[in-house]
Amino acid sequence: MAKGEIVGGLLAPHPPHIVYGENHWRNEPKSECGWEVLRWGYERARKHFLAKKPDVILVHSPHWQTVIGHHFLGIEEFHGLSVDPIFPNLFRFNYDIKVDVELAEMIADEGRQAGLITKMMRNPHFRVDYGTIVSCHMMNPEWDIPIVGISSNNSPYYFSNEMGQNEMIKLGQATKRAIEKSGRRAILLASNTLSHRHFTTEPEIPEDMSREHVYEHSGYLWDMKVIDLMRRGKTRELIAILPEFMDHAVSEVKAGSFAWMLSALDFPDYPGELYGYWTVIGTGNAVVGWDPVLRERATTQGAVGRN
Ligand code: 2X7
Ligand code: FE2
Repeated sequence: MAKGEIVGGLLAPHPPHIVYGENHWRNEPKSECGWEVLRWGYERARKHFLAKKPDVILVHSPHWQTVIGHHFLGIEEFHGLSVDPIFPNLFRFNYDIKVDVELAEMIADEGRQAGLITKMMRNPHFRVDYGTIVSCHMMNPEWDIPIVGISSNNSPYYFSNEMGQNEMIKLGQATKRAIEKSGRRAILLASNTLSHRHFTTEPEIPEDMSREHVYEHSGYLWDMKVIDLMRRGKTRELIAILPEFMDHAVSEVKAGSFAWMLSALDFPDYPGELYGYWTVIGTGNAVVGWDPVLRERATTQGAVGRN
């Protein structure tokens, strides 16, 4: 069997609003439009990365929180209706998900050997969270590639940002080793919003884009700082300031998805391609892809270079 590889990694945010804006038949609420910059960004990212013919898409989601250990979807298929608890008016999604259980078990084993607590989710009635679904749907609306769904362990919330991030770095390395042993061609999705202060009232028409804007300048400045590091391939510097970003901009990267992915990619020193940045209810969201084949050539949109 050929050695498996990670053929791409993406920062793939999951506000349910973007699926609502898509008007896909799987989602019950219907919109007129909305959040196009992110939706068009996903469209370009998906064209690029699906052309690599991945066998599996892995996703780490902040909205599947587990208190003890890192959990993995662990049966071949999950069906159901996923309803966003805060935005049931925007997201009631009929899902039908195929899971690569063999790879999920391999990652759980590798994690355990590295000292992490891991567990398979074998409940067929388990309701898959909207973070997992939105990121996967926006990357592959056909749902014709199996996924590995990974929970986000709660340690950064009850212990410390640094301790939680170190766990995710271990989990990323375990993920990489398992993919290599499995022979799979894998794409990784870090399902994270950047700055996360947000509005608390909704316009009468949720997709009224005249009401959508950055919530606060300081959060925006943080987003620009971390995006600049992504676009310059400075992911080791980036990982070092993420704990501060978590506190100052209440960033959702606290859930660890982004650290997990950067670690699995071995902290790329080549630029991430920015496919789009925009706000959703004031939060900062960026679609950014790392393609190990493109490396330097990924910088097509003005990143400053690798100094
Ligand atoms: O889960 C989310 C999010 N992370 C950002 C914005 C809006 C809604 O849901
Ligand atoms: Fe979220």
